[in-house]
Amino acid sequence: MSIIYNKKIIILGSILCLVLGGLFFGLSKSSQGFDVPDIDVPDIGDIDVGNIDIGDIDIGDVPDVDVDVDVDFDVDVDYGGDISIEAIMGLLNDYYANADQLADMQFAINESGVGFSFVDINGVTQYCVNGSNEYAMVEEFINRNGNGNGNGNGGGNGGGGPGDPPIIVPDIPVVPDIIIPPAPTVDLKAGGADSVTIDYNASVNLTWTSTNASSCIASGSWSGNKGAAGTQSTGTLTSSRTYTITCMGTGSAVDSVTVQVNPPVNNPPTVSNLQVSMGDYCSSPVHYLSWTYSDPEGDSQDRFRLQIDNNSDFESLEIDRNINSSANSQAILVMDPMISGTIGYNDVYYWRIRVYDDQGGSSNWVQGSSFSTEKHRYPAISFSWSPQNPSEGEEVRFTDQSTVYGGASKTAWNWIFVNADPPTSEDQNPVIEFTSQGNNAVTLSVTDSDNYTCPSPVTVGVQESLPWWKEIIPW
Ligand SMILES: [Ca+2]
Ligand SMILES: [Ca+2]
Ligand SMILES: [Ca+2]
Repeated sequence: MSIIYNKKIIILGSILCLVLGGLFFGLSKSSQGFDVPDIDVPDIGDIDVGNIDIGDIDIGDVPDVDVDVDVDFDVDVDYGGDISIEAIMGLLNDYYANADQLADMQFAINESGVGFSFVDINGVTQYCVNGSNEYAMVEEFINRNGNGNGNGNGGGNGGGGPGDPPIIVPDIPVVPDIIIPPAPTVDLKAGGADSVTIDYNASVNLTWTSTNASSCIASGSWSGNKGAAGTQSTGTLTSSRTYTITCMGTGSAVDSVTVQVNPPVNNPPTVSNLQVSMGDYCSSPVHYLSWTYSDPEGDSQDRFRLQIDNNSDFESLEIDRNINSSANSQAILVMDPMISGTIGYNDVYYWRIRVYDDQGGSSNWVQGSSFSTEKHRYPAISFSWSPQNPSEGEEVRFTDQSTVYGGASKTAWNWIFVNADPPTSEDQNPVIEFTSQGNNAVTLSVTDSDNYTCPSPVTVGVQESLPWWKEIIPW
């Protein structure tokens, strides 16, 4: 039978069967009585498994630990990529290949694509290994391997060299130390402290630092993504706030800080520019008191307190007004006789004012200039005339009925007649004629001996002129 071996097949067969044969040899030689020649096991060279660094293992103070290591791995033997046989380590342990393993080897041989499915031993085509003829197989292959390369295609491939390529066991990758990063930390402070109280409408800087964190997120009274460290102002605050920050790394860390805000500080209002003016004693005897209110915060005037006393010590008040109002002036009525809430004639009055804002703040008392009331009431003007409904051109008699007060006497009269003859008079009780019909104004001013003068305008209706009568002597 002609059997064509090529180098690849020889190599395959050599390795496969040397492995198997080497393992089987010790057993089969003696048990089966074969004379087994020396077996030349190829040098597979150093096996570099690289560095395996698993770092320090601190298992603390514990009882003895019995560690079983069960290593199970496959080794690919690759001959230039042409043929690949997966050696099954179980084969080495068992010394014998079971049927599945043989099938795997056969399959690998078949898959090599070289058409070599069987090993020819002693002229009989056999399976590579099948029980009783392991030795024959091994011998055959050793024989063939011994001169196989030279005999076969080794020379043809140029250079030849050793029949068996080295078995290359790949480096076992270095297992780096397993470093578990520590958990992150974060510290958030306000104004450099873990708690802070600030004034109303003030602000404070939030500062955070972290370790082992890649990013942070704000929550609570602020929001948004933050860096692993930073500073940010709260902006002006009018109420307390709580700021929280969560920083992420291997796990997360949270810190919060509360910023307390004091109640607003209220600055009191001020009152100034106190002024007094006298009203018209003829129509209504009053004195006007006024002031200017102002407040640092712009608070409005909530109320005021006005005190008037004819004694400078303000201990026997004539007026004490406590009024919820933003008004900035008051009219003080002068009466004779005085009643409650008024002041009297012929006296000197002292006054002071205090204002309050709507935040509970108040000014100090501020005193205005004192003022004097007139000696007595002004003249009360009154007059009559006759006839009551005069005609144009008819004589009309006006009679002064005015009243003066305080013991004063009337000292002057000033009449003004519209559409009349005469148009004016300084008599107390003048007689005039109206020169046109209709409503004609008459004004009397009376001055008393204290030189107080009040006018009083009146309208007098004037009729058409009377018909002219001529007395006829009866006949
Ligand atoms: Ca903190
Ligand atoms: Ca205020
Ligand atoms: Ca008094």
